[in-house]
Amino acid sequence: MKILRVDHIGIAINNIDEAKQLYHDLLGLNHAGSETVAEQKVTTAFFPVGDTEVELLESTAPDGPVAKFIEKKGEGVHHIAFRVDNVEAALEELKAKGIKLIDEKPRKGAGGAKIAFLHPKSTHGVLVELCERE
Ligand code: CMX
Repeated sequence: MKILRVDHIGIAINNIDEAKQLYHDLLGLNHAGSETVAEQKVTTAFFPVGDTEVELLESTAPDGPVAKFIEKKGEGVHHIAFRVDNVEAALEELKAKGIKLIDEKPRKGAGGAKIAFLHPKSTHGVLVELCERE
């Protein structure tokens, strides 16, 4: 398996429109687009930075995972996503090496990416996403 880059850093936010004031108006980043991933009860907004991106995450429902994360820990860094060339192969390899997986198979993330999460218990408390894009 080869990690190609940090694809994005996901940040849990109460209100994306308010957070845009920081990321766009103050930091001067370009808002490249937003997308709701209904299945994961989250709306995303992407801000490219060099060859990676900041992904703001706002829950679409009070019982969504991002809402629950904010309830427990407050707003802040939610996950780090590593771009890999082949998510299925990476999951297989990491599982064989004893890493606990949240997703045994990839699911669909924002922008049509294939994504899968590793269990934070195996990654020193950080939610790690593997991400493959065309
Ligand atoms: N950081 C650290 N730990 C986290 C975490 C986070 N962001 N999210 C969950 N955990 C922990 C939980 O506390 C739990 O720990 P325990 O087992 O000790 O209780 C464990 O990880 C499993 O969490 P869970 O909520 O019980 O498990 P689920 O399978 O229901 O959901 C997950 C896991 C990560 C998929 C879900 O919590 C989540 O965050 N979903 C949203 C995914 C997302 O951000 N999608 C955005 C679009 C995708 C894209 O980036 O393109």
